[in-house]
Amino acid sequence: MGKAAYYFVISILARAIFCQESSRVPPEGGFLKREYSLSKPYSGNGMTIPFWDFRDNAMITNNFISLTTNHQGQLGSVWSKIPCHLRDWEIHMQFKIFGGGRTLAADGLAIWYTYSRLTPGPVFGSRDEFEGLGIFLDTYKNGDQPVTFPQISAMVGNGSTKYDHMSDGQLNSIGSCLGSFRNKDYDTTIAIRYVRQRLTIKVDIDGQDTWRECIDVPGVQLPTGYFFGVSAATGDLADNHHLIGFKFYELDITRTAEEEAEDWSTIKPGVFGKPPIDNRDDSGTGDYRNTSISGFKLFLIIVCALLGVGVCVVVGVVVFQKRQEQNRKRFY
Ligand code: MAN
Ligand code: CA
Repeated sequence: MGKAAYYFVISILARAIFCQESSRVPPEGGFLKREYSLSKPYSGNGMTIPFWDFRDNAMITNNFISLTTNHQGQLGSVWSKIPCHLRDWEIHMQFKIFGGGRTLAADGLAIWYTYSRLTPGPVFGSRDEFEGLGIFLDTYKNGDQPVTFPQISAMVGNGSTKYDHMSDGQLNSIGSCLGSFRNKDYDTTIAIRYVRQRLTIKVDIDGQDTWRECIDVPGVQLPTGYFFGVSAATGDLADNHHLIGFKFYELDITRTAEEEAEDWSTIKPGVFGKPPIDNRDDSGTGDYRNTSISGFKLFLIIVCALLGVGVCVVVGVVVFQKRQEQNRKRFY
């Protein structure tokens, strides 16, 4: 069987066994909100996008929004115009990051949910000391970690903490994972889910149409009323950063009347409870630790599960027969 066919069969099996959601379908209970979404065609006239602003090197075309081209020293961003007053949501963002450099490319793309908007700066083209959430698709390792980039990481800023560009956000990261998403000829998508203050980031970057988990952090405090944005930058090294689609889903979450009445517009952004969860495999393979199940691992799990069931059945039968025998002996 060819490698592609093998992966296809494994991915269908995995989806059936683990009840995995396809990355192409909307999240369960999700309502697409036009005012926070971006999809083709982005604009009627090429000059404006309904509900969104863009600036610097960002450019709209029929099939993508280019945040930077493969040139040095660029930055570009798009920002939603309307603040978001919804408490639970999920975003599916399709992107394409590519360029001539096989591994030497920079700097990456950031997805924002922040108090301020449209302010260019040094963090993937956007301002530092941001207030809110930043998710970074970092293609260039500025630090000296013993791993192979690209890296996906997240940070919650309080308005005064700086993003440490020279160590790729390690100091204030609330979670990260490695995954190769550059130069793919299939769709690459990231899902950002925020429900009951739990932030879950998943990616579909292997062309298998399934999500795999990257970051999962509870206790993430984000107020309502912030703006969504996507920005990208190049430095001495460059890359094309294309935004293809940004689908925003409002999630229908049941709450008590009390919870419903809480004012979420005034809370300060921060993270409580758990220490950062690190999904990185520091052996330098650029792969995930634990969170992804490779085809071979999945095969082993299925074999082990079947063996386990078999052993239980055999032990059960033996024990049953022994008991029957003892009962019979007691009679005679
Ligand atoms: C330069 C600087 C860095 C950037 C790299 C890669 O060294 O602009 O900030 O990360 O180029 O582009
Ligand atoms: Ca970096």
